[in-house]
Amino acid sequence: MAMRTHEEIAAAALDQLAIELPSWGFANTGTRFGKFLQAAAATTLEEKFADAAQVHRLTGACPTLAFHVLWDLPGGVQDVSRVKALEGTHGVRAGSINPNLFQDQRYKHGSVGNPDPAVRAEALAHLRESVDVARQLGSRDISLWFADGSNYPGTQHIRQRKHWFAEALGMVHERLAPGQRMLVEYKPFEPAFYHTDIADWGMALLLSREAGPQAHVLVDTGHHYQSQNIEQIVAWLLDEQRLGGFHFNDRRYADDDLTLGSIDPYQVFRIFHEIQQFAWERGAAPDLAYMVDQSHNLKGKIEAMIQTVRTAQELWVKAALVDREALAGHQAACRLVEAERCLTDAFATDSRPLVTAWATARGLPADPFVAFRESGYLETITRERGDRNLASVTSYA
Ligand code: RM4
Ligand code: MN
Ligand code: MN
Repeated sequence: MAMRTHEEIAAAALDQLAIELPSWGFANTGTRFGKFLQAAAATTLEEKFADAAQVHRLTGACPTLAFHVLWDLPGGVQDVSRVKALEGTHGVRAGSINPNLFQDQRYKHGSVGNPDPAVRAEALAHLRESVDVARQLGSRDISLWFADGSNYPGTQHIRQRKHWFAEALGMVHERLAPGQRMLVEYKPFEPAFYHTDIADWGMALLLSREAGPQAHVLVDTGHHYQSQNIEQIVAWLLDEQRLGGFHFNDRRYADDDLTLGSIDPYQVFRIFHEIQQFAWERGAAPDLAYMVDQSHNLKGKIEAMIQTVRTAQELWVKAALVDREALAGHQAACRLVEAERCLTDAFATDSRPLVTAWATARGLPADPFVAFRESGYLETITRERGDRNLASVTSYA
């Protein structure tokens, strides 16, 4: 087979990478201590669609938008027609549907893990309605994150809650239509600081297996303890055929929700490498949902989103440049330095011109960040939304 050029490798890799944007990443969010409001932040669903459409227009990589039911479709299935109309107007489709089981007062001691059967039933009803919302929107994935846990030793029955979780997830799975998937996200701590019901990938995997074949694990890159080997988790989940997708963000300490690759780009590269290695060996890319889950309090929301998408593209291309044939040979012969250099050489390659070439060949701006700055969109929305934004704040967990 003829050697492919870097340009060809990059183009083939980028054509495969679609990244879903989170509606909540365009809204005003904050820290536990306060919110610094941005005049240009999106408040309405229409504004979130409009902002996501900008990112898609400039990067060519973001055809779908994820929703949090409570924040975006508070009327549940009643709001589906409104979303469909906006899809048509903005050329962005509905992506994953995120039930919200952490904000209501009744969830103080948990949702499907709550000792009160009435609260568990309400949580289950919301989960089922979220599946219906997804089905009516033609969304494949229901993305589940539970804040459930406890703050002090002895205050909750850990195994009992595990059983309640297994029961609820099984019932959600029953509601799925063929082709739909439920993604189970894990997180070690926050808001619960003693135990979290789905704290790590092993718990998420066990619950997914028990729920059924359409349940998969969602890896949020910010939901691990320090120095945990995330790419190994990814490799194992791929091998188990249970990796559903990602929430992209970066972190230095905990669930910091910083822009992707801002702290540790090599970590993201290593994850991408494992995925592409798997695809190379199988001759087909795994069916994964690549989603952004970030919260930008200080960076401009649309700019931060463009930054993350472009960083993902650059790191995805670097991973595609790993010489897999050579690497396989070095691994088999335990040529350690040569094997490692397959990764470091690819990582050190400047992939920015390759991404730029791909973009311009597809009629996209060479630099989406500069194009955004020049478009005047930010000035327009700042003018239009400024006054209202100072008065109303979108809530955030
Ligand atoms: C959580 C988790 C969820 C996200 C919420 C807002 O930490 O990452 O995916 O939907 O935050
Ligand atoms: Mn997440
Ligand atoms: Mn998170």
